Amino acid sequence: MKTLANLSLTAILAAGVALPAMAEVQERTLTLSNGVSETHPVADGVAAMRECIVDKTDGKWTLNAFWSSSLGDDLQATQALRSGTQEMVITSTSPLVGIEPALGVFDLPFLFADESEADAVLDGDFGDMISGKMENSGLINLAYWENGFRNLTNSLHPVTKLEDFEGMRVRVMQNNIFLDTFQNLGANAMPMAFGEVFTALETKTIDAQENPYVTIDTSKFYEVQDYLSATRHAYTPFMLLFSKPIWDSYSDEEHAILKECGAVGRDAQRAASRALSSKSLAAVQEAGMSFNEVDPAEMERIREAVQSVYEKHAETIGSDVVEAIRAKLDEIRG
Ligand code: TK8
Repeated sequence: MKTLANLSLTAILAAGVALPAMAEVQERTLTLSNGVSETHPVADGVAAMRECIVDKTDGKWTLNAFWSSSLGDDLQATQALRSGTQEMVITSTSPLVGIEPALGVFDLPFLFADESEADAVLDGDFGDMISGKMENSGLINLAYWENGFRNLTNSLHPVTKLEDFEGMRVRVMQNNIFLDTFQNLGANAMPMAFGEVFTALETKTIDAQENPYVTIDTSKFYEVQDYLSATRHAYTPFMLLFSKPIWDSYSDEEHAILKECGAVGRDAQRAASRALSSKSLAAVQEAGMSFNEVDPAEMERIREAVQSVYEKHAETIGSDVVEAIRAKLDEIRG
């Protein structure tokens, strides 16, 4: 009996040793969703990430991407990740503040001055600290991709001064900091999921929305909006999130592939986003939008009008988080 038991134990051990080696990279189909259209620079990032994944897995993985909120909006898709029914989402951080309040730090108005500051914060220790917090909520952040600097479009009049916001029905993301920012500007801020914005603009349920040039262009907002004003009032990132319950069932080698290819996608996506931005600005004007810069003195008044948002939301975001990003920005700015 004893010998038999020992024998089978040896057999199990042998199998146990052999199994992980064979199973390091399994056949898998990954579902990835996002809210933008297939013409948005996110698609360039997804294509680069897919090529990397196919290469690193010898074609064992298939990456299926779904566009234009077809698998649900940012928040719904993120909840599907948390419950382990979907692998990946590329989402704005802003609608996820109910899941992780610290993400609200990126919604603070006029936080970043330019893309290089955003990259340094997101790809450095501050970005890692925020990513670490996501794990408590069943989410792995593989990388920060670019949504970009946001600008206002509307159907009423050019926005050239603070008073032009008065009473304007502006769609904002489902996020209290954005809500508060636009209320401080005198607008009538209306939270709404991204997938509903085009129709709401078309039916005149709202007058205005704000997004980066590439999104205004690729979502065809120029068809339902007349004025575009360069407000650059916030830089919101995208996160490339992976389901933690699914992640936990993957091997270390598979984790490394996801991390590496998520960063490959990020680099391609940021490059595409930055290359398209000025082209998008020209394209929407060609399509009939009237564009204006805002006078620096008026921008200063707009900045002042929203400053109280920092203090008001510091506690919800986490005072330590707000202080940490301020310190990081001071360090970058020298
Ligand atoms: C797309 C959104 C979009 C965001 C918004 O799902 O909601 O306005 O800027 O890019 O994440």
